[in-house]
Amino acid sequence: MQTYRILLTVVGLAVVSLTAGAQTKETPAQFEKRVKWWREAKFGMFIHWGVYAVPADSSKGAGEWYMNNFQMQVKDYEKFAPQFNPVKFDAKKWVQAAKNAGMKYIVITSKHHDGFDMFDSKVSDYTIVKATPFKRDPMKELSAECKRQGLKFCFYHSIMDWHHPDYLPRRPWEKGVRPAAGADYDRYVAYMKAQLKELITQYDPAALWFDGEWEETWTHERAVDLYAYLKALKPSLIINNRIDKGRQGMQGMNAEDKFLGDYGTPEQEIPPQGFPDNRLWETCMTLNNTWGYARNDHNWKSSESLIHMVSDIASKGGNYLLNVGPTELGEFTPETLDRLNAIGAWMKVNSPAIYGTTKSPFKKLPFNGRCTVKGNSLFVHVFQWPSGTIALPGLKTKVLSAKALDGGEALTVQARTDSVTISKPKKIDPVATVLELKLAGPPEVEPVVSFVRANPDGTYILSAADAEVQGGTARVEEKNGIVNIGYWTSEKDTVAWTLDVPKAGNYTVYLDYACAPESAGSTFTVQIESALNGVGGKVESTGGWTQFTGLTLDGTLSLPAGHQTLRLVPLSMPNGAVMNLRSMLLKPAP
Ligand code: H79
Repeated sequence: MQTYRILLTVVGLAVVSLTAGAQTKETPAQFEKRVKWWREAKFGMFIHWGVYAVPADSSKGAGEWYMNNFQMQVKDYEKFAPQFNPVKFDAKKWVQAAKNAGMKYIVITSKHHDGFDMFDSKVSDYTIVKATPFKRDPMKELSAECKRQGLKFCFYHSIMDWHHPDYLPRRPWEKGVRPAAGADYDRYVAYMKAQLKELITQYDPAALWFDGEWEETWTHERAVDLYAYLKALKPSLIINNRIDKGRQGMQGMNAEDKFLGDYGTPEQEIPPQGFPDNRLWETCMTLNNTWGYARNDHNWKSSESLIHMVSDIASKGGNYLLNVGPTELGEFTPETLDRLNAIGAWMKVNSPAIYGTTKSPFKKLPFNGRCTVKGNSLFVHVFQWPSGTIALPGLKTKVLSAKALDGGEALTVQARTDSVTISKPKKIDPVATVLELKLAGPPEVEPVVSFVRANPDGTYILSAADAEVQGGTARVEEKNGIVNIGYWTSEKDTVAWTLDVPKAGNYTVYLDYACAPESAGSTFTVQIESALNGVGGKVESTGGWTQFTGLTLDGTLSLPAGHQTLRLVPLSMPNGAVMNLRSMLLKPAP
């Protein structure tokens, strides 16, 4: 036993951190030490600021994409620089606003896709210091101010660059105006490396947030080289996964471990169920529609939904990087400040339930709310108080005490056979009331099976959100507000629901699904585990991965009475994916 344990320790030490990418010779313990502040921070401020704040127009898409959206020539876009004079810029105010909102770090655009440098670069003339009447270096001021106020300071840096003469490919509308002949991408990469060295040596960033990595000129090999270069300059740097080519679209996570990056970067979306392991990820999101300031963008998220997202993301083990787009004068808009203040007021009381926490031990809660964990404390974030007490199903660890974070009122705890209930505090926050439960140890939760019950008309609705997904690829995702089971790229993965069937009966089975033409052709069966009977089907193209269509399966499925597990099992997958499944419907057969 003793020898065995030692052996395991040695093997454990030799493991190369997968999250950190296969190229880094770092033990898991070294990795955890390096990313500790980031893992615990939970909440940061993203800042998109550049000369696009001068036109400040999102009528054709994101404000910071102005040059692209209006298909501008480089020479024409350059005219915004002399008009950019953010005289109201005050680093102290910005950092104070972030800190008051409860944010622990700032990630700001040193350079966006438009190629304009918001820092003092020696290797470019297209900078805020050299090309604008402002002439100051706001990054120097912000870096110093973050040190003073105790926030981590980090850079967003775009690999894609629409301005540099050596960057390739050219935009389609530059043909004839700006020929690619003579451009040298290697020289562009050398320029980018020189700038990144300036950023590291002049401003000491704690993390680098790359973007614009998707064009074909940027390769995995170049990423490996850049990663090594940056880590040699500053070993403690934390670097996002957009340095490499592993990101799978806007869901933001890496496809395989061979790709670099310390953390995944979901953009404008929150993974519906988090992840089974403790990998690092950060959802970045805008306050309105666009990242860069846009005068005509009034689609602001409510403070309530922003606070819910802080809580939701923490409950799934991620960080929240919330964006602000300062104006051309260098100020946060009043709409921005209102929201930061509201979040800050909530954080002042409830931040112990956010900072340093890990994800919820519950798969599902029977009320509208979330949970987070820190040591032996379980935090219950109640968005909407149900009638009576709240119940925590399957919580096995003894609850020693419970209190409301706001005011500290002691609450009544009752242990029942399969759940623990907590009484309602007098003081309720209509946005989210947070309770702290002190437990006898770290929370242990026994998974509670939740049964799908028939509607009054006898139909069963089996939604993606309620599904039990088994396997390594398929998982619940949310796209454009549609929750479905996606990423289903292994025929070994299955999806199941447990039904409460009071009386045996025959049912017609419907699927609401989507499948792109190139992946169509998979076959599957929908079966009842206890009865070994099922109905089959074949996945036809619906036109695309987000075009959902109904499909009626041939035959009927007989459901025996009792608790029945219904499972969708792929039989063949000739074209790389099964389907996106939104829901299934069982209707009593006539
Ligand atoms: O800086 C903000 C945006 O300007 C920038 N990222 C945030 C943080 C951004 N750039 N592009 N987009 C957002 C959307 C672009 C999406 C696509 Fe793609 C690029 C679609 C196809 C190429 C991402 C990469 C999704 C698939 C591959």
